[in-house]
Amino acid sequence: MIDVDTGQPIAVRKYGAGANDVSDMVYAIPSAPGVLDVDGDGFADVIYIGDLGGNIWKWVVRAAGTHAPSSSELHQANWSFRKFFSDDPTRTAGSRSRSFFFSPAATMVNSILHIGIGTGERANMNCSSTLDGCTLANRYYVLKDRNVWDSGSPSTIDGRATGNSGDLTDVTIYEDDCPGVEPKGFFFTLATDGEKFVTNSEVFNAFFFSSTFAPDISNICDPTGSSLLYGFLAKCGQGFFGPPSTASPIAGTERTLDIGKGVPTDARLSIAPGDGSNRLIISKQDGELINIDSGASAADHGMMYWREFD
Ligand SMILES: [Ca+2]
Repeated sequence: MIDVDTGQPIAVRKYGAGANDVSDMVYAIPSAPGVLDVDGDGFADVIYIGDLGGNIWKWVVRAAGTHAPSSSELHQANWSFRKFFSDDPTRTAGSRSRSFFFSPAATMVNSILHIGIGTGERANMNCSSTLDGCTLANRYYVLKDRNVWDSGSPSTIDGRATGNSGDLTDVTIYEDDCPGVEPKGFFFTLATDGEKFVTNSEVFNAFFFSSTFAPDISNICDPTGSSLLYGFLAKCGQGFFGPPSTASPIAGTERTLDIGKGVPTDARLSIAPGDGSNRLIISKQDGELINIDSGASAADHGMMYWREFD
């Protein structure tokens, strides 16, 4: 964290073996951080950022820090910093899979902070099980943080499924419904070999939106690929698209919308009063613009989107 007036560091957390270094922060961190003002007072409170090893780090910066810290005070002792999430705590350190290349999106549902983030080797779009060893299917994770200020001794969320020693519910099959017991946190797994999340996430009206790219390397001299836009309920992963679900009418029956060939950009929201005037806009590699109705806002969905606090 840098002082904008002086350019001097205010706070630093780094890998190393010294005092106040972080010994297990061994992966590169290419994304921008997700910086949240959770209590809405205009000041940042908590920061989440993913790394290339499937970990998410959390920094609670709400308490008063040390003013003009010396080099030995730069870790800012009042600001809790820890590994918040690991997609698989049993994986050998140094091996790489389910990388986070984008910052997380966040929303409040029923007063619980929901954090959404997808995985994928963005730096190697053609990576798949037959090229460059991307054998592990990518996922989208929704993590519910019930202890935003990290009181007590919080543990790292284990990203494996509850049936596999982890903490999360696998909702992959719950495309048109929510599980009977609302998940404490969940993931769904991508179906296509080499498919990866390649955009930031947008969040609106308690739905997350993000897009994937799946390579077609059948002609390796001229690789192509196609894109899917994913939209789903923050609380359980039920799909946004298709007709309203008969099992769970709060959302639809499909999690994906085919947006054709090429690599998509980040989805952009355009919000206006009236039915049908909230639009989600995505531009494609070939210049085509995708423009879809992102749904009317509904009070029972909770917070519309994070920037309404501004
Ligand atoms: Ca705040």
